[in-house]
Amino acid sequence: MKSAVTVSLVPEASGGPFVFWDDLDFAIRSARELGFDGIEIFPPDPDTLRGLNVAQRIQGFPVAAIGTGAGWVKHRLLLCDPDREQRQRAIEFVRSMMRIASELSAPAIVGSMQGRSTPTLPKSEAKALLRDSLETLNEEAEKLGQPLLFEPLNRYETDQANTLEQGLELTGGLNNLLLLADLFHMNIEEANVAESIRHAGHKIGHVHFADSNRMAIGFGHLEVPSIIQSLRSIAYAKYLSAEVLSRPDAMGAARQTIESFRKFTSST
Ligand code: LER
Ligand code: MN
Repeated sequence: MKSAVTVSLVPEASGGPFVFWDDLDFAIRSARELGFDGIEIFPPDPDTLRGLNVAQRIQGFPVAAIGTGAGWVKHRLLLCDPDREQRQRAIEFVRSMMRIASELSAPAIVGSMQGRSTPTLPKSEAKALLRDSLETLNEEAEKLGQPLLFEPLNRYETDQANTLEQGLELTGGLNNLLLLADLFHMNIEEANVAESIRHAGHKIGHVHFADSNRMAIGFGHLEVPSIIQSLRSIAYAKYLSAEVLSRPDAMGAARQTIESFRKFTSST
């Protein structure tokens, strides 16, 4: 298993679960110095990401994943938008992110952009619209040869998919989609986190490594050893990426994460 840490380049996401903020070079340098295996980037939009010349800045340091949540947080785009043109814009936003991510050998993530039902959009319709968008993006992922990560979120953020099982159901038959297992959301929604991971098996393509209170692992009460054991049992070899609050501060959260990563992955 590999370690990663997050950096947000989206001021509108302020207060959100990201370790480093605003300064990509500082985040890369710190991640390297602390011994992380990669970095997960949350950019404001594809043009800004392209303009950052990440490949040049990163100098061979791996990009673990690229988040697309700014499509919702900043641009109000949703993959289940009942307005055809808005939904198309949402698809194009994710598609462009996927292309740039694939140039960096990284997958893109669909989390917040899955949207949810509203008083005027029934749950079944929201789900059908999302599924339709994901089918289009599945084709893009196939062309790029880089999976797209779909992330179930807790009930306060979505009613599309709250558990890994619901994620599997929603993405069924879309072979280029893998699931993102966010331990914070899972701690709220799953009956048994370790068992759900075992059940989803090889369909898990990324993990958000967060404790029960969305702080760095070790700062909350998540039962980590059984989760690591279950990841081992499915031969999970990808990232455990710290999508956690920057508390007590960025370096404090990053240090706690890498120490926990080493402790739990070497001893369990
Ligand atoms: C995104 O990765 C996520 O976990 C959501 O809760 C949005 O913050
Ligand atoms: Mn997450």
